[in-house]
Amino acid sequence: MRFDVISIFPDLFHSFLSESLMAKAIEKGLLEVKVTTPRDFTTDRHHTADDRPYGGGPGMVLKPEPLAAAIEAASAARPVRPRRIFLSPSGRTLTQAKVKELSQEDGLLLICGRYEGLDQRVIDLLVDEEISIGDYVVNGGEVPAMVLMEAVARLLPGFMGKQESADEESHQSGLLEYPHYTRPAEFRGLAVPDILLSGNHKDVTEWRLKASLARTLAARPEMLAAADLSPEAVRALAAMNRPGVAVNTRKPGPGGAQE
Ligand code: 4FL
Repeated sequence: MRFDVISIFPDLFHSFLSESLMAKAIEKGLLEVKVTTPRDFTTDRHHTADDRPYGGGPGMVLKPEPLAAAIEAASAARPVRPRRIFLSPSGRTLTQAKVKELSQEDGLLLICGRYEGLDQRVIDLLVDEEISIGDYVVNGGEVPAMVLMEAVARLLPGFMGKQESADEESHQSGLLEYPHYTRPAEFRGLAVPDILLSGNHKDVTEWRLKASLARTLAARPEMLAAADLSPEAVRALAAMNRPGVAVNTRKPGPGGAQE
């Protein structure tokens, strides 16, 4: 996967890309990231990338010419024009299903706005899709772009040390994760559930499924209407379900169901 990022603050990406699993993925060649800044495409002495909004009002707007030139230069450097995504509070909210879909692309071009945003004509002419990471406002699209990149990168084959860990996690099956414990067996008066110490793999698996279902039912019951549930999960839920909670009883799709 290749990410092209367009940002007037390219330095924000340096530590993000040089630590931990993201750095390893780049080292392994699973991932390639290039950050292009509109400042390099300005033609005035002061390298001006923003300007005051027409019509007045607070804040600044990214100027169209350098931004468009940066997007076009980054696109032209690729054999196939990458899908262009503008990280924006006006976009559709990013979900794990969307992340999965994006992980199938060869390349993505992520456009980060700052201040009040971009000149609308750049969106109209050059953006394929707007994506939000949630209903709140931050200072710019850089952190949202990092969220999207990290979520997509972890689905690339070989990204995780142990490949199964990505699948088992929250949201992949449409359920919340079961609780995790490590040593010591007792901490401040709280014991680790006995089954996890028993060494019985089948019992552990069943306990974890039930814990996932119970958590999801308690915290995010609306997720159960869409989750990929095995017949065993549907049965276990029926035993704990509260009336009025919709549960998906269709057969698990490909990639299928929490055990
Ligand atoms: C982008 C917020 C995507 C949430 C300010 C500028 C934003 C954002 N998702 N806030 N861009």
